[in-house]
Amino acid sequence: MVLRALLRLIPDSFARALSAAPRSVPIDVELARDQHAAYCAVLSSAGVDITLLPADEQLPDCVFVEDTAVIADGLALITRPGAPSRLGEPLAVAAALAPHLELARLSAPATLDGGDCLRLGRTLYIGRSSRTNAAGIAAAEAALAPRGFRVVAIDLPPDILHLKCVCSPLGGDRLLLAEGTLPASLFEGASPVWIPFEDRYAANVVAAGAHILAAAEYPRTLAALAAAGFRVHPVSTSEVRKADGSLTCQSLLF
Ligand code: CIR
Repeated sequence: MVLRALLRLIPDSFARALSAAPRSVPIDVELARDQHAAYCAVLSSAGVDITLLPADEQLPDCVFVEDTAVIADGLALITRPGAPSRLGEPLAVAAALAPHLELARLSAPATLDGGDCLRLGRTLYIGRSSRTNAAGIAAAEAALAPRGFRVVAIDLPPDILHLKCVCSPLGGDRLLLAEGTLPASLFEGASPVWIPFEDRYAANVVAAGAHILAAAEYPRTLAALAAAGFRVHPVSTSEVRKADGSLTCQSLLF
């Protein structure tokens, strides 16, 4: 059961956060902060103990803490994010996790974004992406194999930023997966909950026990999750989406 979450406040510089395509509509940073506060409130109401790191104006993408660490069985593997402008982000996250977890660190030339890592049971699926390279995957395997984890690499097509952009774990062997993106056969033994291809952005949800934070803008996905037995909390994602972000990327759960 998840007990704690680490999140980071949004700097004014979030207006200049990375995105693969030029933004047609600017980020409303105040609205982004309101949506982030709502996300924190839902986690709190689900009984999660939240640590909120201060924002860093030098790090426009620092709200996306998921990419800075992979946490499993008492270990936090501190990453080297694949985007050069994000390499400074893990420092404060590592310091905040150190009292709670054993730390291990990636070193160059390895790069790995936590958004590429999806855990189901004792298997960690890692997307080989524009952000996560073979050395990053090998380093994750070296850190986690001694703890009894199997690491399975999944090659991602260039239009998928991170593995969890199109699927996310729901707890146990359950996996939320968007049709027409990745084949379910990649995830051996998983029980998929399917959502339509048109809802693929909403395949990224945060599971905290029976509670699920899901993108508010996708009623079919919200209904599919409720039908699967979850307590669904819609959370607005309009502003993080303008920076290619979604829900899991805003927290580290442990
Ligand atoms: C980036 O391009 O790195 C950020 N603007 C978005 C990162 C989103 N992270 C995630 O989905 N795990």
